[in-house]
Amino acid sequence: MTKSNQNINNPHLNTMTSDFLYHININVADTKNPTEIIQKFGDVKFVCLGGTKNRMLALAKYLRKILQLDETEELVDISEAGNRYAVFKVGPVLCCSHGVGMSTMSVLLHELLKLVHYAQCKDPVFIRLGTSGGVGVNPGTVVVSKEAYNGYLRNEHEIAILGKRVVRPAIFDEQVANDLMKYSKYERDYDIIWGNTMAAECFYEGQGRLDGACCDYTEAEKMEFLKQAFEKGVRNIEMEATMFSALTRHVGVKAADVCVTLLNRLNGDQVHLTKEQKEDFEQRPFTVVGEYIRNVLKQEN
Ligand code: R2B
Ligand code: URA
Repeated sequence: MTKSNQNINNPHLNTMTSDFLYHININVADTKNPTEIIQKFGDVKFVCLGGTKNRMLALAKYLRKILQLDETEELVDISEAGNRYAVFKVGPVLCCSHGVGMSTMSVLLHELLKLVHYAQCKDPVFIRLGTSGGVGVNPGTVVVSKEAYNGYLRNEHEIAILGKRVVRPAIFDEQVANDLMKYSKYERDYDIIWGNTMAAECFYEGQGRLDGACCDYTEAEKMEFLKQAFEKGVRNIEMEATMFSALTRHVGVKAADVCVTLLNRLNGDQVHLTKEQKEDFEQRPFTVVGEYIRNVLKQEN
């Protein structure tokens, strides 16, 4: 029997005998007795999320190596037939691609939260490993998010539900963020900081860029906005943090956001990185999160 209310907050699910997780193409044939799902996914402790399939495949390979798991087996995309998102499983970790922005990520997140619920995973931790624009920090800095701010610079996530404005707090789990910082004390040539993260609905106007297809504000207005964000503790801007923190918190699941900054938005808007720099930058959240997972698992064993 599935335990009610674990990793989930929906009484209607109790009335469903089966549940097809359509976008990740996983069928929970018998929700009251999901033995197959428990067998396949019951050991999952960490759900890692990132924008693209290739990055999540690279993460899966990296984690397999540092966690000393079997590296001979081919990594298969469990959700390939869903044709939307990629999901790889390496030991107790799922590595999933979420696309760009809150609406795409929220579809995946609802289905993954239901998956860990049906699989009876014990206290799973969800972590996004992403890219972002820095605010007043050097490019290449890794930001572990404390609180998320929306495009109005409010520390909340707003969503229209049944024609009504529903507002939820957008705060990441403090303990997980603390542990991520604690285990990041290895030798490195870049900064890892704890900061707030703004999540915009749009890469261009929503992030105050001057280089979109349209722009109805001045450079001075843009700089004033970024200054206000900085004063609220915002150190990076991306496109998922408010929805991600609010939804996970609403269902009682711990979550963290670990993003590398590709540029300092106080100095410009265009992302100019060589392929090598981009690869180096994208590896940084892998290392931070990898060390965290390795240490948490070591302590459990
Ligand atoms: C960061 O990078 C992507 C946009 O380029 C988006 O997913 C995000 O949050
Ligand atoms: N991703 C974003 O959302 N913004 C940036 O500036 C860089 C990456």
